[in-house]
Amino acid sequence: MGLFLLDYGAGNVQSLANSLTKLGHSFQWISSPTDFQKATSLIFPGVGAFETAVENLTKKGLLEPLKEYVQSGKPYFGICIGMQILFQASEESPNFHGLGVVPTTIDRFDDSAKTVPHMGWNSADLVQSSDVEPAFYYFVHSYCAKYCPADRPDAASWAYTTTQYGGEIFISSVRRGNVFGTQFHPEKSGAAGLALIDNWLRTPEAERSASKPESLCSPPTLSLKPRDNLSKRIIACMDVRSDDDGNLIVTKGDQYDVREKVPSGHSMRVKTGGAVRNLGKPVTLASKYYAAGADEICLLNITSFRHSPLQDQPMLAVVRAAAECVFVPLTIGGGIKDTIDPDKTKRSALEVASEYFRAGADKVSIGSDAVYAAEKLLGSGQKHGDGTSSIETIAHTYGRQAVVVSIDPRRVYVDPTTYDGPHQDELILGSLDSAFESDRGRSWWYACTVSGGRETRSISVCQLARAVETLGAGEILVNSIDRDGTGLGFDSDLLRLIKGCVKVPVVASSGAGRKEHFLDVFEQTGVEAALAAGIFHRGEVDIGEVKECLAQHDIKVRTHIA
Ligand code: 1PR
Repeated sequence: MGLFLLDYGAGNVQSLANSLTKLGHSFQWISSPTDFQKATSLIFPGVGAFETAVENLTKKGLLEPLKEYVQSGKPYFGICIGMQILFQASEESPNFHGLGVVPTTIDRFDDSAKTVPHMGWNSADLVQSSDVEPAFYYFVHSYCAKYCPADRPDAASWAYTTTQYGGEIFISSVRRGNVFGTQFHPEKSGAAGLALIDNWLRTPEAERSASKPESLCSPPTLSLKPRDNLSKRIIACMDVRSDDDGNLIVTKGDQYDVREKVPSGHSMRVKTGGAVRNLGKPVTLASKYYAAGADEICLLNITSFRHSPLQDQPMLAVVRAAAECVFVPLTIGGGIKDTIDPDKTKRSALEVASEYFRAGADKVSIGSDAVYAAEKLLGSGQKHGDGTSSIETIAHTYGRQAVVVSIDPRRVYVDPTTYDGPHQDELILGSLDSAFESDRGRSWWYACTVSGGRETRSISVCQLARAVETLGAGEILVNSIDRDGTGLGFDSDLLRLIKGCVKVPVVASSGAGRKEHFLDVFEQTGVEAALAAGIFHRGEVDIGEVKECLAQHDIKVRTHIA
């Protein structure tokens, strides 16, 4: 008897498990249909695609018992897909039915004028008491239950909170009788999310069970204050690799060169080739940045191109340990590709990603493999992929919001008067009075690279961005080899270019040297998030200072972190 968690084998359920452990709640997993009878509280942390959830639950014989459990009146808490499954169906997977408890459908966000998925921290406004200061939670979804009290009053009467995103108001949580469901991820929403889970669990089970009909929700208030509070995200990134003694450390490069500079012979010149720069331990830093208010944490295994068998993958242990102390989204990159273990076992990119999700990652970031997949798509002349790439297989199983593509572009300088190559429409003409010496009067396009910048390909950043969006990437992380570690500021030309060709969220990376650089990048490019490494590792700027600077300039940020 007690609290049970439902896991249908796809998605990051580890985050919720870690949150419960941190809060001191013990739990068991539903492993067979009969476990539902033992449960006196049930949490279903559904991550991924609606279809995958329904299909897997059906295959495991858990869908009907889940429905019976919800109807039995015992306390139920569904998160994300765990909330959506309460509805009749989803536009995401028209051939699959939900439990039909809430009488309406889940529909796609209108992406004609906004980025989809809706990804990041937004507020959940209580329907019944709009004067309560709303809390910020982490959302990541492309489909939602639209809040339409006039057209769908029955469904609207389930709304406990609503959230606005780009002109659309949707139901961000439902509550009635024994049923509670959140579209957002409380297990990834820092202290506010942990408090919400804890409050639900500490409320006596009798109070969370189905109550009498007269105590169900009253009709919703129609006077909603329209406010879209989606915040710009600040991401702390750790480039992880082994030092020369084999210890996993956080390092930081200058234009991707992570070795200390050493004197060159008898001259005063320096060259690289010293020890790998050591800026700290990955889990210690991750935990520090979480406490400092980072909206997301990113861990990149930067030498995965060499050899990255899944067996004995040390990054898995790092992810597990980081996920135990970080309750905001965790992205893991490096080595997400088909691999072969030392015992010759083949591991698909999907299997590799699954291991990271099980360890506690919320998103995986794909670098080199995304370039190869985009090249294949472009070479095929087809409009869609063949379903076999890492992006497609992982997005199909875990949802596209779990797939980040990390681009490592490098500028290729050309003479615009003679350049007749294929990337004319992406040429940037640097102005003569640019603040950057490297830009003055020069022209360039951005080429993609693989293997951590070691190999430059002929595919451009826009070709890559469009192709990976088609294949199913949910977010694009845009590094810049030219700006990495320079502290000169983000490459706004590059970011504007990519923002202009995709609908998915774009994360700016590389070059942050001052807090004002974050302001510049948000104001000049419209990116959804900005990532930095060096300035945070060296303690030059604190995440709180960055957010304060942004807030002073009316850029929405999540400031209440405790
Ligand atoms: O190709 O799928 O195995 O992924 C490899 C991943 O490792 C890619 O995401 C790639 O960007 C990353 N990577 C590979 N080599 C390096 C390197 O530095 N030698 N790091 C590397 C990429 C870029 C950012 C960095 C920002 C911010 N580093 O992660 O943190 O540039 O730095 P700054 O704020 O100090 O300027 P695959």
